[in-house]
Amino acid sequence: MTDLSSFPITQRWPASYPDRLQLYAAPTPNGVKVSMMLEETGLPYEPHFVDISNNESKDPAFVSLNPNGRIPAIIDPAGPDGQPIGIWETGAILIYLADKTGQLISTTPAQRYETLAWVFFQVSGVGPTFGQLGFFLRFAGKDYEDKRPRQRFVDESRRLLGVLDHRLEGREWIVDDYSIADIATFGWVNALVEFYAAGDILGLSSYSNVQAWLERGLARPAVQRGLRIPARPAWGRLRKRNLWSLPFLQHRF
Ligand SMILES: N[C@@H](CCC(=O)N[C@@H](CS)C(=O)NCC(=O)O)C(=O)O
Repeated sequence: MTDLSSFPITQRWPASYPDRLQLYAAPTPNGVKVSMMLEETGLPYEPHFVDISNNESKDPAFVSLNPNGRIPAIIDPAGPDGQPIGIWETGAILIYLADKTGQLISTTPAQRYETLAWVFFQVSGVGPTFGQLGFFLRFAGKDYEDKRPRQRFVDESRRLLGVLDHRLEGREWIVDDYSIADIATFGWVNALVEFYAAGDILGLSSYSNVQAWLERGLARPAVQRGLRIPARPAWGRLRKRNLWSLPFLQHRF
């Protein structure tokens, strides 16, 4: 059995199956990238729910794995040279898992770098911009009198959707076959609708290629499962409350 005791996070979130890949996350737009990826690859893994509404990602045990104090992060007990490895930042995790399994990224160099470009487009542009948009539309930022910051993120979100829509013209997926570029981006585009109700303000229906792509993605069983992993404990109880009153939906994306 693999010994993960050199990772302090395993004291706080113990591994029942230390031979499996350990996922520390929550079902947020960044968290689900990794659970969707793991579900696609079929790698055995053990998910641990990290309650970001209670600042658990700032817990020293979590920060020992991810110095940035944000979910998700993983430990692969069977890393390079058979040694356990911890990885954080979704771009790095997706690339690692794609390389490890030989899935969801092309081995052809030109296509591989094209895929990486779209992954970086997501982590550097789409994620931060949509996250800020959510803050100004749904959370504390919606009460700000000065609407210029909000407009800035509306405009930039529209621009990014336009780039994606143009790319998807005549294509099923962002780069030829379904890849980590799609996985990286689904959770965030889905959040525009599901969490931020931003469809109208962004004119989402006019990005028809993005809409069709999102529907294709949501039809994948691995995406459907991944969107709910790690399960929130007591999710049944939470559903009975007004979702927007929950602290984890206030500003944490
Ligand atoms: N660039 C990071 C972003 C991770 C991130 O922002 N995660 C959010 C959840 S979607 C989080 O942990 N928020 C908790 C907090 O800000 O305290 C990545 O791609 O992994």
